[in-house]
Amino acid sequence: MKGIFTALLTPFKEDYSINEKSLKKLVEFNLEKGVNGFYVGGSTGESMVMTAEERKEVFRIAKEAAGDSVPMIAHCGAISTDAAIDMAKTAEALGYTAVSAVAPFYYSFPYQAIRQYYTDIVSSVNIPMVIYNFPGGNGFTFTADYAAEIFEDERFIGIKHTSADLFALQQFKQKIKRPITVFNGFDEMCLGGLAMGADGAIGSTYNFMADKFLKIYKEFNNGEIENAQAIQNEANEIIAEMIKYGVFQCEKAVLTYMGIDMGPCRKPFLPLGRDGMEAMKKIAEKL
Ligand code: MN9
Repeated sequence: MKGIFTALLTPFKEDYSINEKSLKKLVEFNLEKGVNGFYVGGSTGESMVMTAEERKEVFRIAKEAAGDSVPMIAHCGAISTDAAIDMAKTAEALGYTAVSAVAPFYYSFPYQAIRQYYTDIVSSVNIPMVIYNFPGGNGFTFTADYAAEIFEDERFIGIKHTSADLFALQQFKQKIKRPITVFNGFDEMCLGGLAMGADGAIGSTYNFMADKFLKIYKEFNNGEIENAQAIQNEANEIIAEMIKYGVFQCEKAVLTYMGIDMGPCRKPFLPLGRDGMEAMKKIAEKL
């Protein structure tokens, strides 16, 4: 696995139920752009404000829409190991390439408990694990030293690194003594992640502008750094606007203006106000 993976948004209807038709459309739209894979049911997919049944429903719909065209990673992370295992088994049965999980949160579990959680999940299925490192989201920092230990087990094949610490990203590559896939997690520093050794990137803004990031990836690999920087700058102008108003709400609004009805984000995400809507309309018109 490498390249640009879209961290799929979950479209909702006005009553906040899953909009299956739009989700399929979104997958198709991204496949047409040429994305290299999907990350399903992560932070971007609002998985933490959905029930386990709904998360499995999203796995099913996304996989049905994508078929076997590209690798697909199912995010099964939860506070409860059993809940994560249940989702991992569903993902395996549906034909997912790999599972992924954020570290269990809320109780400030020690590293040994977190290590056991990952081992329990990966032992419950016959597909490999991509660890989701998101210190800002769950308060646990997956260090390169932890990684070196956990990755002695070959069922662990990658890390999604959603952190601005690109030294840590580089250290994963250096301290794990076999090839693994490291995905950069913050779109606004995608090029930085690639420069520090990332094999690809998983991101939310790829839902509507994967083409830009596919170009960044290509230009970077061709050694055309200035071209890559120019596209990253273009993308960051958009991302900076979105951070101002709420990233997921803005992404949904842009896609809705582009013709895929994404609906609102679930509470407690706030609805996008009038200023945000207007800013997103302008962005959608330029895309
Ligand atoms: O999946 C996303 N991470 C989170 C990756 O939302 C926590 C990113 O794509 C960000 O949404 C994006 C904006 O900060 O980089």
